[in-house]
Amino acid sequence: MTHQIKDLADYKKTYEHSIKNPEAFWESEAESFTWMKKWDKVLEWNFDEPKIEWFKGAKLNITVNCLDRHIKDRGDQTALLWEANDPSEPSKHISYSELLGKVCQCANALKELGIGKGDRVVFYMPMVPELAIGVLACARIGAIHSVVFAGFSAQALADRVDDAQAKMIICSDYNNRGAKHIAVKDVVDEAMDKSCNSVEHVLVQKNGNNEVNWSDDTDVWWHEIVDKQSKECEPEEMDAEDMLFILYTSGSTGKPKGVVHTCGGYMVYTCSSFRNVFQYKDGDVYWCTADIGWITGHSYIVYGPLLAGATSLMFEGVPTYPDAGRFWHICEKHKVNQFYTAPTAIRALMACGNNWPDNYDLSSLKLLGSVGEPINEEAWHWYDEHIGKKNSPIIDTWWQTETGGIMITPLPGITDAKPTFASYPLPGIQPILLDSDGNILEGNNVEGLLCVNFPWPSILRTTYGDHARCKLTYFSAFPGYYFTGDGARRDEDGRIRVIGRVDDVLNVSGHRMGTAEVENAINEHENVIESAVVGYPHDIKGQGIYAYVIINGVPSDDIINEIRAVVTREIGPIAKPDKIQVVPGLPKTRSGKIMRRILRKIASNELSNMGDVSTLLNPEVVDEVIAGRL
Ligand code: 6R9
Repeated sequence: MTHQIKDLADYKKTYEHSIKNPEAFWESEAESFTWMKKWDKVLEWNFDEPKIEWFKGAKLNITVNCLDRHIKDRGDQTALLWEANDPSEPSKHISYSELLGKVCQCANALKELGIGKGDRVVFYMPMVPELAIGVLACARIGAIHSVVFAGFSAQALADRVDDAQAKMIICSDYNNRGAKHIAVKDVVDEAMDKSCNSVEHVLVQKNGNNEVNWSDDTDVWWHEIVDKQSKECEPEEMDAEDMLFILYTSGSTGKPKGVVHTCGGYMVYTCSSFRNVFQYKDGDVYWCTADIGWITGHSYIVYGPLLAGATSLMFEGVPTYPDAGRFWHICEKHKVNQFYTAPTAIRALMACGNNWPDNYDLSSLKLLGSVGEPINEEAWHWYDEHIGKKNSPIIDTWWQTETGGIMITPLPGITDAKPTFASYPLPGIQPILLDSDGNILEGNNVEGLLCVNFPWPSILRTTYGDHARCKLTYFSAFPGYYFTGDGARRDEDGRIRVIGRVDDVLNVSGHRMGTAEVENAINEHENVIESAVVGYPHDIKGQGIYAYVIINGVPSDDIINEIRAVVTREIGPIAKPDKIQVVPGLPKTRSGKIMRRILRKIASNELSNMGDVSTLLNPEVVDEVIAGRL
């Protein structure tokens, strides 16, 4: 197993070694995994192209490390502990041995359906065990998985399938989310009707009792083809730098991009970070509430925990069903030791009152994690007092889809935890702050742009099908550094606090969204001439979406509702604007660029300090926009 940091002295020593001698450090972290062939070289890199290769020449299969490797010592231990949406439905305990068998069965079925090494498979599923099984089955045979969050629309799904040129979609027939019973397969059918010409088969997991439309040409039931397969499947030999998965995420430009992670480095980093950050000990029950449709679910529900031989809890439902005590009920029921969730969930549950957590025995909890967006002070203290009873350290983990794993975080019981601070970098991570001219801000008590100046094993390698975009987005703003897109502050003791995005990316309930992406969707409405989208502070979601639209014709409630429907159709309900203001014009610079800075201030009700608007092309519009503020 990778090294598990014991105490503060160990952290300091390990960190220093990892920075002075990164190759020796990562080589020793990689040693304990099962490799079919060891590497010729630990690291080769440049951030110019960029080209980053870890464990060059090594051969492996990540599922051997997630599963086969554990059979001898913990074959009967629960690997996945699944809790259904409906609390009366029994939980499922899938042991490491059982999981290996199921993954192999699915892998064999994929092969029978013509899937092989390098083929892309898109998942569009709720949080059922088959999602984790299917993802691992792809990795078993060297197929590249791309999980699309099941809340995205048919259009968004089709866009991702087309970009990845996926050969197969794996979905469920229904999604049970709270009281809702959503026909997932219908969304896939709609996507297939739009485009998805690369798709040969749709593999459908049965999760409901109602009928679904069926196309004999493409559709195959999971239970009909998977269950009859052999429980053994030889793992495909993968190069350390072969692609493991693509995960689409939003940036500041219109189209989501496919972030690519590769097998070897991602494996080493997710295991190492999981063991250090969560201080997982044998017998613990670990629960991350994220959806596998996001990077957090990939790295810290599936890969990290399984690589570390942990028991990982997977929950199908939502925090407030059947009531606002559900999370705490699950913690009590399964004696959860490590609990990892998002600030938006904490704020929503905080708003439901203290009785809910007070009703349950939460004494098994040893640490509380937070991820996805900055956690505000009030939520931090509520989490600390009412969930952790001031007895469980809070780890505020900062990282990104692109980083593959947690980068900056307090270590529970090892480094101190200061509210709202992600604090210190993990071993091997070298964060720096730059000013807008690219000068490094040395010392403490400084604020700037968060960059990283040396590669770590799970850094993204490219954006699928468009390497130039990867270079432009992450490696061009400040040549020689990886640019995160976040602004951050370093306090007097060197702790880092991540403040938020400095680009046109919104973070709504922990979901990343490009303003351009939402604008493109709004502009699909026939009456919309132009639109501008900004974020504004929102009590529960962190950020809400405020859209300014110029409309052709007479504004009406119908048009506003239709615009919301268009966004839901194009992206999904998570991108629906909270506020839509019809405006006569948008403030623009003389070169025609929308001045979002002004629109953000108006949306946030910061009207006292609008700055100089006299240089605008149309300064008169500012007062009109203010007058119509929602
Ligand atoms: C893991 C994940 C990444 C963006 C990131 C930043 C924000 C995530 C945070 C945080 C402050 C934290 N973010 N964790 N901001 N404190 N602890 O969320 O990945 O969906 O790619 O989002 O989320 O702005 O740049 P992803």
